[in-house]
Amino acid sequence: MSIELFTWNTPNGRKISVALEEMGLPYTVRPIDITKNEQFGEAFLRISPNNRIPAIVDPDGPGGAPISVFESGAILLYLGEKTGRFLPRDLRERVPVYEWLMWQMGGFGPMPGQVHHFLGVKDPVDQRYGLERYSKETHRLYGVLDRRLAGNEFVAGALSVADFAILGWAWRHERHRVDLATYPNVRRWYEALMARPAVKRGFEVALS
Ligand SMILES: N[C@@H](CCC(=O)N[C@@H](CS)C(=O)NCC(=O)O)C(=O)O
Repeated sequence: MSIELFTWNTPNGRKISVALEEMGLPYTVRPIDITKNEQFGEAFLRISPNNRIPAIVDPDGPGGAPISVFESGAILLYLGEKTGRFLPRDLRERVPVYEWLMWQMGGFGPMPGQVHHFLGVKDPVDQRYGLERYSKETHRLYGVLDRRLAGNEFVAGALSVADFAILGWAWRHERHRVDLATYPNVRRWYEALMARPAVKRGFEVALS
């Protein structure tokens, strides 16, 4: 039975469509139009109490019973556990996946997300402080990623759910005004991932 993916066409939504495609799991997209506040609907809040996409319902959860999961990082870990793919079994190999996944969830998402927000502020006086602060932090994070990828093909050993999480946000680099030419290792990683057929499907599937 197919996993239901409650989502919208955003970086956090794309992480999960990419992971599902890479894992070869069948899924059905259930669009939640966040421009129309559908994320506040009662039925959606039952599976995603933070009123944010993405969330999934897996009819074939642990013990064969359905399970819902919200928060994209938790969904990625769940899917990795479920399939045994893109999440190493060995704890020593798994730790870097945890590290880079949490790095994305805590910074490489919230910070460029604030850049997107402040770019939309019309009054330049209101805009200036926030835009400067979050752009600077976003560039710092791209620098961290670039250094990590200098000696590594992927962020955490073999290709993992951490790469999918980061890719969802790197996909929006133009929107948060980052030129990948400044970060050649990120660019190499980004282009290699975007060339993968399953990643392409994950970015092309209609989510809205
Ligand atoms: N930490 C959450 C963040 C999810 C999130 O911010 N989702 C946005 C779209 S990318 C959303 O649903 N926004 C609706 C709102 O702000 O009400 C996750 O990674 O799942």
